[in-house]
Amino acid sequence: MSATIESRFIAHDATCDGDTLARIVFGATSGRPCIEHGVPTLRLAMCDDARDGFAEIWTSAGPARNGCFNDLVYAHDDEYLFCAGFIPSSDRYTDATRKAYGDAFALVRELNFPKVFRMWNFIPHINGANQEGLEVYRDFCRGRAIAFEQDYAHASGMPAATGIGTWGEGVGFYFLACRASSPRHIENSRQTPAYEYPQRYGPKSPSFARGTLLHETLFVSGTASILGHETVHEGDLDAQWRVAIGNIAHLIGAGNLDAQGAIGGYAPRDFDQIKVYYRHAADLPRVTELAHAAFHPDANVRFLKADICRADLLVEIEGIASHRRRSD
Ligand code: 3EB
Repeated sequence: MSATIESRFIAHDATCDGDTLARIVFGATSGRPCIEHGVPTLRLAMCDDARDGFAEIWTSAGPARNGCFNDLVYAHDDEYLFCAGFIPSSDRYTDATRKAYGDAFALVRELNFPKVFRMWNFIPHINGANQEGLEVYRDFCRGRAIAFEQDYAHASGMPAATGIGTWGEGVGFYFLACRASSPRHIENSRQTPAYEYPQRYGPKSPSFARGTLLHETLFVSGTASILGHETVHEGDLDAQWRVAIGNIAHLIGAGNLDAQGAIGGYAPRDFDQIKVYYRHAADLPRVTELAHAAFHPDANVRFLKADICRADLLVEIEGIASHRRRSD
């Protein structure tokens, strides 16, 4: 069974090929996911201007079948499932998040794709306060953690994830799961596992691994300037960038993988399908420079202005490490 699932970035208004499993449009509007021309489509408001938008396309080897389950839309082949969901904006997210994630875990059981290997969550007003004065991100984390505890206990642990701000209304989320493959969740020895963060970061810890290895592909979670469990270099973009890239380099490197019994090892030049989230518009020129210096010239990189799940974080980076097909 090979890792025949891949993503690429295309123009936001480009049409999809026949083998498209799913499409996420990072544009100026957001809403409930739906099936458009046979392809599950999730629109996320991540840009002021639709002209700055792009689409992320997932393709897989087999013919895809699609469907809906409660508020979820999905498509799958024999091995891989894509699913997207939506939680309307509200002043309390715990219960709705628990329900949406509970539905998602029921779906993966029902369709027999029991192993979730990568999740993304786009949360409006992520650093704002809910009805009880709890930060929206922490409210979301509480519902997600309860769903993992109660509805995913059968499975193999928490996968790589991203939890980030969006300008739209409602939480949009999407994830990938597999049937027979055996994903391995990877931690970073420089960082406390997020699911073991101390209580001061919220009533329930964030539910994600730093990375998930699937065949020869390592899906890297949103990674920021956190050492142990502490944000470092508050207010210093360059220093936060160095720590975030350093965290990724360490996570994907042979030493960190070997220590967890995982074979392989990657370098930042093997990183692709990168998203750089930056908090302040004024930082875009600098993050662009930093990214060009850090990544392979052929790497696909997109920059998204967004709030980050800790108010003191200025930048967060995610991507996919795999052995480059080209030898250059
Ligand atoms: C951190 O390391 C930064 O809530 O799914 C990174 C990746 C972060 C995923 C999530 C949050 C999430 O805690 C934030």
